[in-house]
Amino acid sequence: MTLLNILHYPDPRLRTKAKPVTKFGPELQQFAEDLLETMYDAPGIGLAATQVDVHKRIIAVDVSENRDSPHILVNPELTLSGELLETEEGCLSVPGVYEQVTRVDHIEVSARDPLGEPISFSASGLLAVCIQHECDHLEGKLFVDYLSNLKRTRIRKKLAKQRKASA
Ligand code: GNR
Ligand code: NI
Repeated sequence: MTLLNILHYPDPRLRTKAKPVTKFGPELQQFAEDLLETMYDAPGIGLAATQVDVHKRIIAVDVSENRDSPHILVNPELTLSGELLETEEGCLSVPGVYEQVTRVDHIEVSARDPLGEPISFSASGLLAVCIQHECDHLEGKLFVDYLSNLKRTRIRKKLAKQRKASA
């Protein structure tokens, strides 16, 4: 098991658009397990490869109470539907910041597993929100991008201060 290093906002590498995975197999499976372990260790309910500086379309998610229902999604494609839902979001790349974000409350997901087998399911509520948040990371987008410029500036200052205090 390997814990991966998580990048923090405003690191420019978080803005990289991830590339589709073309090579499936045991190596990808190993990376996916490291991504999942890093997510559980953090702890978080989701983690995108972008956040650990790997710019391939892979996300890990587990919103279950018992931390025993992981989803590893490779090349995920979402169809959004349903009502808009406002949720307080956080992000392991923006530590200590929680803000309301509006997203749809229902999605259809199609993806592959690390061995290349197709996966499809529908999701709602927190799972749907989390998968949308992770797919944004693969596009180089962060939840703070949905906030006002004023809030984003305050968040950058807060994180810079935290970084100095822990340096
Ligand atoms: O741990 C996380 N919690 C969370 C809460 C509400 C909406 C989205 C998330 S994802 C976040 C982990 C993370 O940064 N994933 O990219
Ligand atoms: Ni995040």
